[in-house]
Amino acid sequence: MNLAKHARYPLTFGPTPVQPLKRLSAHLGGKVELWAKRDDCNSGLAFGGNKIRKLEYLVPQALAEGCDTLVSIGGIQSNHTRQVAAVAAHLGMKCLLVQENWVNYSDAVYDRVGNIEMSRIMGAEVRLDAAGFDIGIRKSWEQALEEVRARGGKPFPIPAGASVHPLGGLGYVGFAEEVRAQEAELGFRFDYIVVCSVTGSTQAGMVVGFAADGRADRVIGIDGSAKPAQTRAQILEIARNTAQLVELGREITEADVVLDERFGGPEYGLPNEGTLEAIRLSARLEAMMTDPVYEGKSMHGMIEMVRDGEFPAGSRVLYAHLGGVPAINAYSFIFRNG
Ligand code: 5PA
Repeated sequence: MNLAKHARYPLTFGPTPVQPLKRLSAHLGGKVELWAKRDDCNSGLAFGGNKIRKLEYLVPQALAEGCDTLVSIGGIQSNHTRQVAAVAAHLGMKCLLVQENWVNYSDAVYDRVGNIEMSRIMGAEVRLDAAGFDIGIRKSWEQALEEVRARGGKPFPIPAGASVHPLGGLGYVGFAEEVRAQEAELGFRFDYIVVCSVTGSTQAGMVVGFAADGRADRVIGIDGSAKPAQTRAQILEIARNTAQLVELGREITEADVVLDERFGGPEYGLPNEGTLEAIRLSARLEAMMTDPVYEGKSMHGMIEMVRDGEFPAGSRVLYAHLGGVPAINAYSFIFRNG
């Protein structure tokens, strides 16, 4: 496998910490050892998160092409668009964001606090659009690109979650390489890696990265889209493309992509009772904050799988914390009593 042949523009602090979740592991019976890799703390750029790791591999292309405006898309409380705004500010570029109405939720300040607030403060041009949740390519985004061109600018297109960009999967191949180096120091290997999936390139990169040591299907994707067929197809497509880019040396197959569909409901962006219990549990036992859209859902999935004995006793499970906490501000009504 050859990831190093792809240019990387450093935007992160370096390798993210891996830490044991001792109190959560003990609370759940102590038979499974839970750990977390803290990609939520990966960068000083507006709180960081998984998109910063992906964008490290897109920025060299944006710079080489002489682009002056990053153009991207997401929901109103998108973490991705906030990270694109942060990278644009960091590089001295302009930023145009289309923020669609992906979530059927309307806390009084939903469109003013958290991610969107930070994007505005960082100087991004934020455009609200009434369209609902869809991880595919959208007309509004293509129009935004056209508009930048019409103004005489040079847009750099970044699709939702940076996922279907040809280089979108490389960042999380790097995550797997980082984990392998950390495992060598720790003196053991993780048996499972738990990750939240929506637009797919995070899991796709991990599948390719861990395929290199036979663990592709040990990456347990927890669907957060509540439209898992589209997410699964996108993970597979991105993983296949990424495998070629890094010369993995074998095809990625459907069996390599494990996506658990049980925890994404009731719909994208809305928590269920289990999501909320998981958020409170990891906050109260570990002070590890998670959000109701993504990480609370993967935390719920991991907790339920431990409770149901789905991980064999003695397993070591690595929870990939991908960020997303700024969105909790937009859900203040749900958490008004903690
Ligand atoms: C997101 C994505 P993928 O989209 O790569 O599958 O990652 C899922 C994910 N955790 C997991 C957090 C905190 C995330 O922000 N967020 C999107 C966004 O617009 O913020 C791309 C959907």
